[in-house]
Amino acid sequence: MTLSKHKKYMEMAFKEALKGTNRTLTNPLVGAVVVKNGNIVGYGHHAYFGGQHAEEQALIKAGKSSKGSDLYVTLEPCSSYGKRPPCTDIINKFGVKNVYFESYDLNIENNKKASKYLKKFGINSFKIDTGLPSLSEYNAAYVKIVKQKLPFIILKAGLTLDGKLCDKNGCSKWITSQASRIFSHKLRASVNAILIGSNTFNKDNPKLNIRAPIKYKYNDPYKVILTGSGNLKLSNELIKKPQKGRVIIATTLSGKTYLTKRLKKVPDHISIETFSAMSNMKIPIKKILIRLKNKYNIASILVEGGAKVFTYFTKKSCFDKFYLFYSPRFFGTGGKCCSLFTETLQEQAGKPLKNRIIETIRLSSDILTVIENRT
Ligand code: AOF
Ligand code: ZN
Repeated sequence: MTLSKHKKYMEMAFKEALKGTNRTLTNPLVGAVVVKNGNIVGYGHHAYFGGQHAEEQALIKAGKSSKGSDLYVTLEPCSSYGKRPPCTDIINKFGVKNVYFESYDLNIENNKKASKYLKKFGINSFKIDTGLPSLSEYNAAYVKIVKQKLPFIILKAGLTLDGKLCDKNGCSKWITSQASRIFSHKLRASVNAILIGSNTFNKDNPKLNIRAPIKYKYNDPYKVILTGSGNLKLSNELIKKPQKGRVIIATTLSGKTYLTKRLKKVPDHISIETFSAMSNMKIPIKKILIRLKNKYNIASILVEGGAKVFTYFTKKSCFDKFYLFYSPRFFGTGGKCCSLFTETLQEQAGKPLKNRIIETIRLSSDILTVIENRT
């Protein structure tokens, strides 16, 4: 079969894979297509964490037609028992003849093992390269979790061309265009959690919900609020109203005491996570990220500010991508006008770049610049 035919089927499998966006983590996005005599007889994707694997779903759809078929999978099939039985066994049960997969799995339980198992069953398998985006692009959060055991972090800010987050009155709303805001809501729907600092929480009373049409089913992200002191406005929406997507308040022991004393009863939709504070009342960010991953299975986080939080994450080099939505406005300085960062950062003119621009997109009157952290 020619590469272009493989490419056609693998691209379909890839489209299937993307349907699981935000719901599969900490497992990968995977898509599969079953082909028999040149016809697509089954297709499937990994739809949610713990659910059927893409291969199983596609083969069940194909039913008896799977016998003697070609199976296209974006990822090497698993061959070990996890929450699901090994796909290599399922592929055998359905009588598949050839398996084509695009990427090796990084999970050591399965890495480069499928072919050995499939061969035992008399099934041919081929790792092919049809030019799909690499695993680290479309499964970036999965790759980070497997390799570093930490969530994938996206910072996101809407700002002026002179790098200001709010105007002289301290207002940070309505800086960017409607098109940028829709884009941001799509970003929200693609992650497991949205994180903000207490200043943003107190000042903006944000909803942190998704107010844009999203094509795929998604899980409402957790809403994480960082507050060392526990000094949060209790009349704000995220505390007052039950939310789609749980609210997690990450604080110190004294912050929790202060909060609970004022709250009397912690509302059911809120979890309070405590951490020992550093001398400046800050909480070590890595500890928070590890807790969020281990306890809540959070594998991707969108950090929406404000300036102190951006400074903290950037200083610690604790981000993978930075989405900067620039509106062609200038706020200058003075009043309550604030910059993207609150402190001097380490970067200096003339030194090697730490970040790389990986995308620029025109969004109505704005420009979105996506930065990748290379440190
Ligand atoms: C998925 N979906 O479609 C494929 C996966 O605990 P389990 O049984 O769900 O297994 C998770 C592992 O299975 C995952 O880390 C990856 O290595 C492999 N393949 N996983 O969630 C799929 N094909
Ligand atoms: Zn599997």
